[in-house]
Amino acid sequence: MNDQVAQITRKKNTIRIYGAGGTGVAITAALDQYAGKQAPGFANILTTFIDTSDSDLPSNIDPAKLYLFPELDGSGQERAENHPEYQARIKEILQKHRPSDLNIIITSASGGTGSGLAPELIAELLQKDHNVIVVAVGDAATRKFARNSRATLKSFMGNVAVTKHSLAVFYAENSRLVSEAKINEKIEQLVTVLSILYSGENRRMDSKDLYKWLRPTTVDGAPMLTALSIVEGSTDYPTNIGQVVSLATLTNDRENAAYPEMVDIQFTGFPDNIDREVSEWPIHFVLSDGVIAPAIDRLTKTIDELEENRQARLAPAKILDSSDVVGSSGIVFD
Ligand SMILES: Nc1nc2c(ncn2[C@@H]2O[C@H](COP(=O)(O)OP(=O)(O)OP(=O)(O)O)[C@@H](O)[C@H]2O)c(=O)[nH]1
Ligand SMILES: [Mg+2]
Repeated sequence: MNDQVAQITRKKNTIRIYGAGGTGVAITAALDQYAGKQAPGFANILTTFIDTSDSDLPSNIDPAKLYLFPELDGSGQERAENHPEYQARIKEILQKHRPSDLNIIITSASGGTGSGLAPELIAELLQKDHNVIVVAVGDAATRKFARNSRATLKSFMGNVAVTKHSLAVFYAENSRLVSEAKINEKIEQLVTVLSILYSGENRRMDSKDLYKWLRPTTVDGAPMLTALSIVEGSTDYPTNIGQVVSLATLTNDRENAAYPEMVDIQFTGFPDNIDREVSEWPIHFVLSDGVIAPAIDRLTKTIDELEENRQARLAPAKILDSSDVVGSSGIVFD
């Protein structure tokens, strides 16, 4: 009897990472080292690289992991540029790179390709009721980046409205205070802890629990766009994320795993099979409702400020004046 119990092994889950556009590809390339490793306590990782141009692709990408749009060469920061092409190819992409137990889409929100493609990919996955988390990196360094970032965040709400499925977004923003490298590192750590959460190997947490965790609704039962925050250790709780609507916690038996707020949906699991230290326990996976709308407001403020600056800029000093005689080629004689 005891022997039989000891032989129970839980089924290991698989996570598919779709890295779309330059940022998505760069971060997915860093995560590719974990692909196919079958590490105890972690989900299997599968990686897919999607882009319209080969300019950001690392030279050593396995062609089996790549979806490069035929006949396109970048989007030049225009989200609408290749949109019909994305719509036409989504089913093909997902047939070649099949969804898994959890699907993580990584993209910039500010560029043209990844942020134009991601909403199409998300809609298709949500319509089939797959588990989806989107990781989006915004940027407000230029008016174009800020406008793209704002439209991308709005598209995620559009995905929820159209598919009537809840969606969780991990949103980070490049800035003078937080470098691209720091943000990439943070996202790599995020995927690492998500791969523990979705390993399928946590005691007292099964796939039904995670299915529910990822699909919180409003009190009226409407689907929600929520933001994912990770809280590691039990000291530093975020205060500016709005109301917590769904919580999953991983902990070991020795650490107190209480979260300081009452939450309607809460699941706790015990990852007792991990062979390396990855984090402080507990790890709280927090879905809340107060991150995306304020981020959109901040982007709007930046866009308005940058527009004002542009209008206020002095007209450049004149080079030609009315006394100059300009020949047919444009030539000017003294
Ligand atoms: N955090 C982070 N940001 C990046 C990285 N590479 C580019 N960015 C930022 O992402 C934005 C540009 O988006 P990309 O992801 O390169 O755009 P894309 O999806 O390839 O779309 P295109 O406009 O067609 O090239 C800018 O705001 C860059 O500062 C990266 O590796 N990490
Ligand atoms: Mg690009």
